[in-house]
Parts: sequence; structure tokens; C-alpha cells
Amino acid sequence: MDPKSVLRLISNSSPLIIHHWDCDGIVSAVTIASYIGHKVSFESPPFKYVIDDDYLEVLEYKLEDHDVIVVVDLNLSPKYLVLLSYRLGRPVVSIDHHTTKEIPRHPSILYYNPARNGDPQGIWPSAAHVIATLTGFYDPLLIASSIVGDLDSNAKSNRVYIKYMNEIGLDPIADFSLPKDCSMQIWGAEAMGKIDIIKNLPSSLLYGGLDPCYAILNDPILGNLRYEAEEELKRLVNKAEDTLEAVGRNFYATKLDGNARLVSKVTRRVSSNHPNDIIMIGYLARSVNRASIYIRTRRSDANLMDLLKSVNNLGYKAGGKFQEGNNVLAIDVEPEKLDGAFNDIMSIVRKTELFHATNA
Ligand SMILES: [Mn+2]
Repeated sequence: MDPKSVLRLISNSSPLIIHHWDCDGIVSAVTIASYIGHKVSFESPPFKYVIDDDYLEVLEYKLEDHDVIVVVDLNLSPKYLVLLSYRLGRPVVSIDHHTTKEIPRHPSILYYNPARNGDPQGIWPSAAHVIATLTGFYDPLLIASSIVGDLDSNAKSNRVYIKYMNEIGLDPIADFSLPKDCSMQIWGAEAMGKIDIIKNLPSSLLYGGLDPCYAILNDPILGNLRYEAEEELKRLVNKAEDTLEAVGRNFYATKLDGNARLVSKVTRRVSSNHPNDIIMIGYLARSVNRASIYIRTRRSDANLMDLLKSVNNLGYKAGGKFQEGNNVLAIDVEPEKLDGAFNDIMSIVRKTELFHATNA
């Protein structure tokens, strides 16, 4: 999709912005809203990539004064984008940076995703950066935070992150803790399942003052949630390390459960403790009754793309990001199907060659 058509449509609209519930999603929502500048509302689905009738009803109510639906950083499948447009009677603009084979082709959907075919060089490290590039209007520290939210310490070697830090005279390495803390404050609310706090963040950041990161860092509610989430994270990482089992060559897996939504972070921590291996963690988040399986590795010769295809061929809904040093595959399942899915994936792994041959 031509970026000019996207800009033309959104700059003359009063959109309902539906954003991902993570740091990048929130920053994406704020960034596009600050460009449009008026008559914007925000919405974030309750931690799932499914648009059901209940949620359509919520949206319908919120849509009254809005003529366009803008979806940001939310890897919704094309059928849901079409459903949104069809059932709610509005055009849908989706701006994303997730790798996907499913491109919506429908006259009422404008889809803009420069990273859809993969992003091996990491030039689209966050959806907020996609939007900042599109509009030319952004808060550099917020965009840097959105990148750290997605890449964590791998951001330090990402040239896009470095560019934003340099732009405001910050040192990408020495001042890393600033965007890191900003993204962790948002992560706390996400981890503890507080969707209402997340939904309110974009408007408080948009209208709240000159320095959005400062506001995030000094918010006592976000601070408390982050503390709780970090304590639970430590506990789960230790438990994962104690229970990892070898499944295939350089492939280790375990299953855990906990109160918070922490599987992504747990998998990232465990994976960085085991840089030569692929780590798989099946997880049940009791607070929101959601289950998922994350597979992650820092190895660049690991072929998670083929694993993604095999998993999808079994009927699971898997998505992933395949970037230098940041290979991750995520599968959402019904809680009661977690064990079955975990075992299915283990048997694929046992039959598959997961590493590309290297010319050693
Ligand atoms: Mn996101």
C-alpha cells in the first residue's frame, strides 16, 4: 500500500485507534494521534487477537463519532480486519511491523506494513517507528522506548534506535536505562493484565504534558505494577531454569503457570541465558485465563520460519518475528489445549532440522 494514500486518509479523519496492548502499541497510538491532532479515541482489545461479537459491541458503542478505524501494531488476521470494516461500516487502516504471509486484500482495508516479508536488518524495529517515518512527527524518546520494548537490550545495536537516541543528544548505551525504564513501566501494566490502565495511557500521554516518558516514569500506579510484575518474573525465570528439558539438538522446553502475563519476558530471559539454544515455554496466565507457547532463540542460523509453517499446518495460530538476534515464534491456544499443543510442537521439533547448514 502506498504510504501517501494512508497519510491522506488518516490526516482527514477522526479515527478510533485500536492499538496493541504493549509499549510499542501504546507509543504507536500516541504517535499517530499526535499527528492527526483532533477527535481521536483509543481502544485496546483485552489481550487477545480475536474479534468476537462481544468486542464488536464495545467498538460499535465507541465508534459513534469516528469515521475510520485505525489499527496499530496489532497483528490481526485479515479476516478480522475485514470483519471490523464490514460489521462496523468503517474503512480500516492497519499499520504494522510484524512478519506475516496473510496480507488483507479488500477494498475497505488499507494495509501498510513495510516489514511484512521479514526484516532481517532490523530497519523496522517497532510499529511506532513505521508511523514516525510515515508522518515525520514524533517524540524521539517515546519511539526509542517502543524499540526497547520490542528488542530489549538488543536495541543497543539497532541503528534505528541509535538514530532516535542521537537525535535528542542521548547516548544509546550509557542512557539506555531511560527508554528501558519507560518501556518497563508500561510493561508492568501489561504483565499484570490491567487493560483499563493500558487503554487510558495513550490519551493521558497525548494530553498530559511535554515529556511523556517523564510522566510514565513518575506514575506511581505503573511503578507498583512494574514492581509486582518483576518479582513474579524472577520467580518464573528460576522455575523455568529448574525445569528445562532437552527435546532435540540445542532445543529445550518447559511448561509453567503463573498469575501474570509474563511468558514473553520469561522466554526472553531464559533464551539470553542460553544463547546457543532454542527455548520453548508453554505458559498459562491464570489472571486472564490465557495460554500460549513461546519459542525463542538468539541464534541466527535457526530456522524458526519453517517451524512456524509446520505449526500453522497443524491448525494452530502462530505468529513470529525473525530478525537478527531476535527470533521468536508465539502460539496462542485455548487453556485446555495447552498440553496438546505443547506435545504436538515437541513432536514436530523432534522430526525437524532446525538449523541452517553453515559454511564452517
Ligand atoms: Mn506490539
